[in-house]
Amino acid sequence: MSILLKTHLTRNVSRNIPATLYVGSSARYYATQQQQQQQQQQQQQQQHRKLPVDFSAIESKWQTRWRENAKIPKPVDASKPNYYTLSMFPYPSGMLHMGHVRVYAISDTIQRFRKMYGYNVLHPMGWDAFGLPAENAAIERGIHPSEWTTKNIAIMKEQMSKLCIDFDWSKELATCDPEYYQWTQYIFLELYNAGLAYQKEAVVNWDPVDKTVLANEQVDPEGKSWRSGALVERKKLKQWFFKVTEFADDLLKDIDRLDNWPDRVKQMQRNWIGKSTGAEFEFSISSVETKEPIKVFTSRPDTIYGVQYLVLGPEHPLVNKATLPKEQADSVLGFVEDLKKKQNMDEAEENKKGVFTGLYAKNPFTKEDIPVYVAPYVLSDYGTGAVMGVPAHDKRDFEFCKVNNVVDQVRFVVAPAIREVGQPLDHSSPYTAQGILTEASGPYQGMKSGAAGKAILKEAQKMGVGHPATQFRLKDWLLSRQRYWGAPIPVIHCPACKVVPVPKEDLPVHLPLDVEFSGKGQSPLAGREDWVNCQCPKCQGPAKRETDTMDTFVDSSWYFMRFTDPHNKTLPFDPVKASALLPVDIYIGGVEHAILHLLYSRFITKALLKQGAFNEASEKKPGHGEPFNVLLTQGMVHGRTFKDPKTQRFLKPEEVDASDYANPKMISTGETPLISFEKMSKSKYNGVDPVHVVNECGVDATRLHILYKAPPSEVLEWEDSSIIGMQRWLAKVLKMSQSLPTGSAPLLPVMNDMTKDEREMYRVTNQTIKQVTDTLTSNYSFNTAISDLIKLSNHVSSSATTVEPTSPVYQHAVQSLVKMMAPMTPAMSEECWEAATHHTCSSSSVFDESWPTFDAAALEKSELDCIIQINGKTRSSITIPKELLGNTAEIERRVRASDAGKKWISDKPIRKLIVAKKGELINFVL
Ligand code: ANZ
Ligand code: ZN
Repeated sequence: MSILLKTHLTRNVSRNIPATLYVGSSARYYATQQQQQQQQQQQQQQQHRKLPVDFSAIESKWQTRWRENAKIPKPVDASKPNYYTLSMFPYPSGMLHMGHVRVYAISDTIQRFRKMYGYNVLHPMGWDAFGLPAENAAIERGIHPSEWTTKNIAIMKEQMSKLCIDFDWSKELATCDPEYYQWTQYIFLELYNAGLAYQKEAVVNWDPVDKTVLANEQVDPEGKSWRSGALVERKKLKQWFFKVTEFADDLLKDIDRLDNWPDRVKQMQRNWIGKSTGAEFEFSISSVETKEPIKVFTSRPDTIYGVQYLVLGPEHPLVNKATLPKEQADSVLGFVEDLKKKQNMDEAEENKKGVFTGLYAKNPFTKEDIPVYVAPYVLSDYGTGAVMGVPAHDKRDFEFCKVNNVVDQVRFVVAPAIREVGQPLDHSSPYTAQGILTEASGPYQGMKSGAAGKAILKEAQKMGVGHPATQFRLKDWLLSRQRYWGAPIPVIHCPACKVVPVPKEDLPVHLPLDVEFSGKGQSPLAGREDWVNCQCPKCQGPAKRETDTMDTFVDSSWYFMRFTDPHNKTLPFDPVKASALLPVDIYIGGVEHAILHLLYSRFITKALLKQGAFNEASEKKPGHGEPFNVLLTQGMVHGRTFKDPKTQRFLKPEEVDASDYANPKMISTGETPLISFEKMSKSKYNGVDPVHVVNECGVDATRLHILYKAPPSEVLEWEDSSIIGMQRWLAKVLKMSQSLPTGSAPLLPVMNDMTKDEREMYRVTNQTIKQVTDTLTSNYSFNTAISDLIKLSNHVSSSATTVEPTSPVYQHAVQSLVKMMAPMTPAMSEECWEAATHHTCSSSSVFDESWPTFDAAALEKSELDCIIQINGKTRSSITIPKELLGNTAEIERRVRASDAGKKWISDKPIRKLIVAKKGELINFVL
């Protein structure tokens, strides 16, 4: 049970993680950033002087050309397969951070590669634009959420344009746009009509001072309101839900189909769904006359003989004045009232306290009367909201028993299967594993836990006091929010007809813009009476609109579908178009969305598939309703952080002299500060502004640096000091490209006509093509791809004396190198491509080239490194051309001529020459 409670707690914690990548701002932050920037500028200007390449001029040159070229629409080649690359769309906070740059650098690299590799690629971008921060801005700064959002989108789009990310902006969408939320509302109605959307009472966070509902994010860890500071209360209100639980089994089962998702994410999904099998038992109440027995869910039916009491959750229906015995009622209800005020007790001692209800129930197997308690460790919304207390075999129950003095003697009914003879059982702590049933289990003594559980369950069914049961931890999705900045739930409440869905032809239900924001009292929508009051679509009588809006997770649970057909005016998307592009081939985003966003997207896809929203005939279609094929969860970007070693205080950039990168000093004392890499945050003064870095270092070097520093799923420790290495490499490749002669490209000779050095360069080139292609199609470890490319460029430059730039093999190597770099470093690669192909190539962009293919025959080395043994002892090694392998006389001649040969063989005759391991080992027997 403790495990159960813990998981519930961690779930609540992760629920508090904002759904968006919101980054706030404050004047102070900007000030320190500026100072930091000045320092960085000085540092980088010095570096720039050493570089002969003007990266920013090259970037603007190509950005302009791309813009010009984009004006000429390119025909779509329908014979090519489709490929859908998607990076999670951002919340328009108004500021791009390094995390964004990392995701987009990854998705842009993949999609540019796929285009060259022969695919029709979809790579769209949009805005997860509804949500709380906009509303808070309205309350705090008096700026309308709509205005705030529009402004932020413009700023971020401008920042994105600097990154040379090739998004298809013709497909842009914003979830706060009526053209989008009309279809969010449509999908709500689809689910409503399918019986998958319903209303029921649920607990909300209530601020008793401002008299308003709070989102989880607005309740601080002490359980107080972010605004008023009042202790937040729990209040029941009617809420809208999506029936996610209807798909619980499919959502669980289909995780096994997600071969290209990280195991960690799959496990998180499984845990969240939390399937548990066991039994439901009924305990009749023996002390008073009631017909209703107490039902409990247990995963351990084999422990039924060890049940020594029952515990009800505080919200169990039996916990009320009418059903509780008079003498106890007041104290029990008082106990429950007190609990409501202590929301955040978690594992504290408090949580273990319970109260006796005065009721007794009968254990259907032992026939004993056992006491019934109420305690907060029993969750009201899991199982039946009541548990059978087995102190001997459950840790929580054991502790509860101790704290509340429930029984004199704990009864052990299961014992370890393997135990030393004569060793007494340890009864000082609970035994929670499975084992063999003891004599305390009556007729089941000696059986193993598993078999005993089954037999007990069978007997319970016979007696009519139990049956097998399955429980899911997964809950239905509470989607209504008592907030303004979201899609209005398209429902009308009529006094006569009750809940009436808005007819689809009346969509969208517009979100009125002219409302008042105070953050207090009723939601801004409820204040607009002219909007709230409407006509019932059924009986035409006066009725009222639903004033709740939808959780922003609803918006983001289907945006990837809309991208397949973003301008559709009659449907959320055309089934044929969507089915041709879905599932998304690769989805890239932060691991903070590993649970809810992905689960909700999977649910909506499954629900819509069931509703027939996809085209069965299409080849690709999201079969089984799984929306994302490959999932790439990128790690965080951490910043270099300085702390005062004495006080542990975080140091501002202006307090540290970091001009010598490896040797920073505190300006005030000259001491060396503590250095660590931590999540970038305002309070740690370790944030790095990507726009600034791009301006200073060039976008290509920045992209390379991000891709090179760490594999995508790992933490990236940001250090601008090492970008210089990438800049140098780019400069080197440019120089190499410029060294190629003008004139028409000569044809590659056949391998046999290549010189030995050409042959080796050709081999390294092909080997690199093979490796980089593998990386970009299967494991996405861009860092290894980059190091492979660096190795190729090193090989080419170190062979420059033996293979001239006029050699077709040299040109092939450099051109392949440039093509393979292009997805990662678009502008520089264009520049290199132009230089390398100057007069020879008809196409003007490297992105019009196909991805290089490799020649499998070239992968084999033309030479062999052989270990030379003499009489079985390793003496030296030589390199011989492969074709010499059969020519033993020549091998002997060469070995005899070598230093080792002269020393160990001299003029002795050779009895036998043994060639082993395909020639890698040659043994001379004298
Ligand atoms: C008796 C028992 C004996 C239990 C034993 C466990 C071990 P999972 O597997 O996570 O589903 N439980 C049931 N409903 C609960 C609720 N609403 N709040 C808190 N705990 C609850 O957990 C199932 C177990 O969690 C159940 O099995 C029950 O304790 C507890 F040796 O019943 B058990
Ligand atoms: Zn009506």
